[in-house]
Amino acid sequence: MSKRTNDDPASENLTGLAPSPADANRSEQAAAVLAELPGESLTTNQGLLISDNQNSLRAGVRGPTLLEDHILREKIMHFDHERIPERVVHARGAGAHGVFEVYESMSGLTKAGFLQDPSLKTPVFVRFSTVAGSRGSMDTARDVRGFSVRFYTEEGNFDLVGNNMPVFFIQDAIKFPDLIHAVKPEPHNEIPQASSAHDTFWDFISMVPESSHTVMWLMSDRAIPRSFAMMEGFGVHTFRFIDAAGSASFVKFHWKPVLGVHSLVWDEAVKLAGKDADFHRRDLWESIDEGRYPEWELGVQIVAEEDEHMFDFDLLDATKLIPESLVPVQLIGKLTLNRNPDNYFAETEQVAFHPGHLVPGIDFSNDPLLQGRLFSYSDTQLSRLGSPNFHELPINRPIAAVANNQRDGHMRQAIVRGRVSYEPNTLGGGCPMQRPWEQGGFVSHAEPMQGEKVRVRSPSFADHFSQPGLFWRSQADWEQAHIVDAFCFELGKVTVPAIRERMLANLTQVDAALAQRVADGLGMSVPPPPAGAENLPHTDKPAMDAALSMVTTRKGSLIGRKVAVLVANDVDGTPLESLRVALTAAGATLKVIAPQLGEIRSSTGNPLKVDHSLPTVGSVQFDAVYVPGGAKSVDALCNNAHALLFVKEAYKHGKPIAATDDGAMLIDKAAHSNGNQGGAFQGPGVITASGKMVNGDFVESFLAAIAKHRVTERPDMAVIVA
Ligand code: HDD
Repeated sequence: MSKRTNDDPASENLTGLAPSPADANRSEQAAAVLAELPGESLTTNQGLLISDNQNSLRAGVRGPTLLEDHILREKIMHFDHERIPERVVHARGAGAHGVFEVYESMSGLTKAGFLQDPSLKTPVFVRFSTVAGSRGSMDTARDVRGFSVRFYTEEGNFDLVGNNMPVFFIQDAIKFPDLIHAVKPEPHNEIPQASSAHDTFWDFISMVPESSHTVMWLMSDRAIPRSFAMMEGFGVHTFRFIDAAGSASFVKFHWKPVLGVHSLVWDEAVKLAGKDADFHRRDLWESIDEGRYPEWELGVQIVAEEDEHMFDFDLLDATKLIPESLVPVQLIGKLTLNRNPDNYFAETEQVAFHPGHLVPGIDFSNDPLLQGRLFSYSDTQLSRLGSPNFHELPINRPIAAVANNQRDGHMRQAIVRGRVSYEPNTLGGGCPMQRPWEQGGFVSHAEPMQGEKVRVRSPSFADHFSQPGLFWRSQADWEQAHIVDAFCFELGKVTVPAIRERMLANLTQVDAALAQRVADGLGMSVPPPPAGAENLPHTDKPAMDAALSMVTTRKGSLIGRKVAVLVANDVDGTPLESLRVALTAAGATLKVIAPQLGEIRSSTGNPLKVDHSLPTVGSVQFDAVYVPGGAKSVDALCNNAHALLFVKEAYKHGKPIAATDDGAMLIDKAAHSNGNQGGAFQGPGVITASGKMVNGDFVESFLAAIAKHRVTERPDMAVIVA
């Protein structure tokens, strides 16, 4: 690779670093580094070949270990320092590489290079995360999900560091440490892990009514996604697009999942925490590994600068969204995740996102939450990654050339030649030179500014309850029921009655029926509204917004869906194989689950490979269940508590359940094992066929039910004991 010298002011890359391996088509150098590690021979970090990695050096075979053992000391020293501080928030995450392609040139709105040419594939790295839990916490905690996207553009890295909810808890960054201290485990006993269901969180929230909107999202099933590939993403803040002529418009960014927005139910989330704490991370990894690449469309809501004040809320207020019924989302491109990281630590852990990583054509608004973030992100990397040179880590390197006079610091990688490290200079030919806007330089939008230096919240930020009300009214009955249940669970864990009371008082301002239902669940009466509430601005318009409900989401795809088939020896293998063909063709996977691992006898004559044994999995890890016939097989399952529980839980969670021939007996037995509730499992999504073989109608009905995600209403599903 050519390196720049003082004699060569026009050469490209001052840093001497290899290009980032983030490029989907790896550079030769990065590939070489990967190939070297691990190599054929075992060495120390200095390249010394090691002859014995089993025994330390000692004085006599039973004698003391010698301080001289430099090989032992290097190995243990490195191990002792393997951990770095986890992120102060968003510690638990999973990442993947991919590409972004714009559908058509956006030059009318922005000069951002990666949004001009539909034939351009911009490499990306994405990290999904939960906020409150530690690195080892469970994936399915009730929490906001981080949705960070890095675009490695030819004009530098652009990071869209968003969440899966379009609004945030607070309006001003100065409150962020308070919010996070409140939600994290309580400092005296470090309890609870990865949960907002405790006193300090709700104490804070009950005193900060601006959090009401995000709290409604947090109590909804959006906080327990089915998978990363089935959740939306949002830039949250209002940003600006700037075109080549320097004209600005406001923009909100959205990520719309191609598979639609689908969630778990709370009972599943709780059980998954034990059955598979890596549920989301595993799903992402397997989807990419098996070629079912997760996809999202990038959407934008555009508001002309002159329309800034046309709404009942302030565009600069991160606790507000722009209802899609007021400003539709235009879909402008597609993100595809198509490569798993090679190394979790080097990539997913060391990636350092920053909302201030911008490219020309995209700029900030004056949202005070966004402005405060701009300090926090690079600052946190100094303690997390240990050096201002974190941009030199392979995952953080831009594909654009880096050339400046910043030098030295811990762990500097680049070897920059020459004696010039200042500007202006003549000795380096004046390089590196500034570039004006017309030549691709970043120029901040020249927004006219006037005002006094004050610590004041704008009165236009004062309406805290209209949009939470809009969210509530826009939910289907079952979504509202889940929100009520979530409030009852979370506030039910609060030990101080006054906190519960303050929260209920706030909820009266969101919706009277919501407050009453939560009060009923808590065994309390509804308190009077909070003091001064009548003076807050409020609107009931729009009455509702369809995009806020998951009912209207995209449905119909089976990609990524997992179907469990419950079997034992002497199962009817033929219908199972026909179903496998249909499901696989539709992008779903089928897993054979039996009382034990290994192989079982099947009527086809071929042994059937078992994917999981019943004690090691639960229906919560699957989207649907199928029980083939075969008298002995069904009899064995009817006498297996795991199999009965599997079917009961699937019914309780609204999942499609199918059976052929005497497989239906397991469904009946599961229903009857529900004790005094008695009745049969029936209603939508319970599909049985009397014949031994699966016919077209059966397969079609089963696949259609899976594509709908789950049924929300079934007779008696709420009283299933499972
Ligand atoms: Fe933040 C990480 C998203 C407000 C301070 N934030 C972090 C991550 C996401 C967000 C997705 C994880 C990045 C990764 O995967 O590495 N944060 C948001 C959103 C916010 C927001 C959508 C509001 C709209 N954050 C926010 C504020 C502050 C921070 C107001 C501080 C003033 N956030 C941080 C941080 C983190 C972080 C402490 C921890 C690790 C990191 O930055 O790199 O600096």
